[in-house]
Amino acid sequence: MAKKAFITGITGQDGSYLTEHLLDLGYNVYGLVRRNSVTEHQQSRLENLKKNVDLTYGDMLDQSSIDKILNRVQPDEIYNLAAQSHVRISYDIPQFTAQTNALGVLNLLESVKMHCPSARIYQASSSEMFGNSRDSDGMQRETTPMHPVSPYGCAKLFSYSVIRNYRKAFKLFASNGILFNHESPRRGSNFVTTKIIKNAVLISKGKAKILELGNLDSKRDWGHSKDYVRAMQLILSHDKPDDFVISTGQTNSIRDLCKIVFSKLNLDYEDYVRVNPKYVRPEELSYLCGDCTKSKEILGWKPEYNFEKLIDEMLEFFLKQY
Ligand code: NAP
Ligand code: G4F
Repeated sequence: MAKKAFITGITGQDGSYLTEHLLDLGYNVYGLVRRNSVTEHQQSRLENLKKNVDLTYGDMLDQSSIDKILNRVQPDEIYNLAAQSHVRISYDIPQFTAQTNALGVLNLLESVKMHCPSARIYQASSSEMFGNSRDSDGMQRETTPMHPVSPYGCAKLFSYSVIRNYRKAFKLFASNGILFNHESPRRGSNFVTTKIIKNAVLISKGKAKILELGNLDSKRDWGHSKDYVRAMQLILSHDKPDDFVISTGQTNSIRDLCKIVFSKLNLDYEDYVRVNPKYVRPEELSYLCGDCTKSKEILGWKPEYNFEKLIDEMLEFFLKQY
């Protein structure tokens, strides 16, 4: 019989790629969708998939909606991707961020305990939980201490911890994927990769003049969402619940990204990029570089995309669009 997967955050970047991946593997896919006044726009990433998935209105902040769905669907696997996922915006809406990203996960766990205790749960944990902590070799791994530096990171640390707590206390099959930054043509336009690539293309076409950014010196370990959703399914297919880092092990600065993208368009980024303090964060996470040895050895996962291939795919997408 086909496995049933329930995805929260199904309308997001990862939700849409994960849906495609699970449908390809023969799963029946169910999703939770928030009410939005412009339905068509909100579900645009699912446009070609909608006919194959069962979507239900709900919200991580509305326990009754989660209860009803889990009781009806009785999923084998639950992927909790729903979150207010923008780090800087978590300073603007810290309480909503904490409620959704932290308490929402507790709501989900309580519902699972009540309605489908044998379901396997994947929690979308984040490298933002490490804050500015790293090991002596400069990398972050499963054992690296976590000292988050944003309301987003603090809320994600709560959910990471409560997943581990319920795994032990109530024997739930609950796992954390500690994912480093991952991007794609479906990435929201206010994350730095899309912002740079989209605006560089607009500048190259004479449709924009400058690009305003925040901190150019922070470094990120960027992978592709398609690779990372494969890891999510492998994490829940493992024989026991556990926590896994998913990363590329390659790190680059925002400045590097600007340099590469603009030069691919035969432009010099220094002529167009300006720093606007509006985009600088109250506290910055300055360096991420993940060691995913555990995932490679235990799950047999490895990324197919590198930094260059990721940039090329995103550039090609925006060049076609404009
Ligand atoms: P995304 O594109 O921003 O998608 C977030 C999803 O969560 C959207 O479907 C959004 O619905 C939904 N959502 C937000 N608040 C909700 C609420 N209160 N109730 C129900 N749904 C809600 O994020 P993503 O890049 O796909 O990331 C997926 C998950 O992985 C997130 O939890 C994120 O924090 C985590 N993560 C991401 C990365 C990364 O680099 N992408 C790295 C580590 C961890 P709407 O469409 O209605 O807004
Ligand atoms: O693209 P970003 O907004 O991603 P950030 O903050 O690293 O968070 C993403 O990755 C996390 C995993 O590590 C996820 F958990 C989280 O959900 C999200 O997907 O910013 C990347 C870097 C930061 O250092 C930021 O200060 O880019 C810098 N930056 C510089 N100028 C900018 C800008 N970021 C944004 N969004 N916009 C700018 O104008």
